[in-house]
Amino acid sequence: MPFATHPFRLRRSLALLLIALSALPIKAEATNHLKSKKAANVIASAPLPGPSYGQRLDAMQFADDIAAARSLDPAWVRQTLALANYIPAIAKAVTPPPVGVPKNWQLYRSRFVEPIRIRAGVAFWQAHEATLLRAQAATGVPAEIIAGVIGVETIYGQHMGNHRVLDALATLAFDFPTSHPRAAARTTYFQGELAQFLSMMSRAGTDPTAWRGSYAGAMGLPQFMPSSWHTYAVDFDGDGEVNLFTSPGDAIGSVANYLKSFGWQPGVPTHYPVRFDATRLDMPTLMAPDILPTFSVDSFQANGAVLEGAALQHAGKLALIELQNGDAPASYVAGTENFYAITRYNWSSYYALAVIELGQAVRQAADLLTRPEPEPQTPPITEPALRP
Ligand SMILES: [Ca+2]
Repeated sequence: MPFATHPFRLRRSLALLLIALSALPIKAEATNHLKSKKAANVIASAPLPGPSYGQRLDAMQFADDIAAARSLDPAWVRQTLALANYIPAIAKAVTPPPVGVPKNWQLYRSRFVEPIRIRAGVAFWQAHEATLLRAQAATGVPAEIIAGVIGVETIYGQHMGNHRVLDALATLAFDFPTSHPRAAARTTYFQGELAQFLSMMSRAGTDPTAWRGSYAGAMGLPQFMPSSWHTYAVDFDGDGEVNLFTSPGDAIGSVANYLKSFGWQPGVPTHYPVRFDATRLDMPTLMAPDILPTFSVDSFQANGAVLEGAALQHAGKLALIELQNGDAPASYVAGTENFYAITRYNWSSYYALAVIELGQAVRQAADLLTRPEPEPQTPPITEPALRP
């Protein structure tokens, strides 16, 4: 249940954890996962923040508007927003890469499905296997998908972000770069997230400046935005509060609940291999719906996307997922409704496949460690009659 009995009681342990965090901010937007570690370092070591939003008439008008809309104390909202600072590095971080630069799945994958993250994942799996399996039983979302999400988002809590959420959300709500092709929509989105964050802080009576997260304002092990926290976070460890920073159990349950809420179908694979029959291939038709599952198995194949094995029995819809590989030929898979559900967490097929493949790698490595030692090979007892 989102916001259980004691929502948002900021514990001292959380404050200590946040102080201890020197991690780089995790990138919440899929396209930004492609940015280099060097770029993330620049963000982490950003210069002193810019002006306070207390000086901005538009921010103060916003404060009055959301106070009225959400029945909050207008003086408190104004005072709180006046504590927010413009962070130039955050505005810069959401500026999209130049148009025409091809994406690169192999490069993207290598940043997430790699030994350090897999090792951290195995440790997480071993520490929380019972909780992962309980979440799987409760929601139908496989344990390895849950583990994959938390691993891609924060390396299992190692990189939860070190920006003040208040600064991040205010910067993106009031100064989203106008050069971005979807600047207006993103501004509306971040204003909604800022309003939700302020509502949460006001009702919980906690210090809004103490909350840390990614440069996009995503928080905790699963990097939930405020609206996701409000709607999908659950108290899965049963201590009476929801805490996605300090409770791996709550993070596990909340990721599973999120994916279930976005249509996860138990027992259905995330994707199938696909190849093409050039004699009837209609790529524009196959690509038109992008990642939205649209095609039945029959219509998929009629347009030249050939399936085999279990994929032929798939009862739902499929999407042709294209993953660019820089200048090399692209990779393709047939994505199911469950592949699409993962993209509701982060709107990127690259992100979804990285989650899937990291989770598989973690589970396989964890299974290898727990598999019982093979019995020592004892030489067969030779029949005396066969001895020379
Ligand atoms: Ca809890």
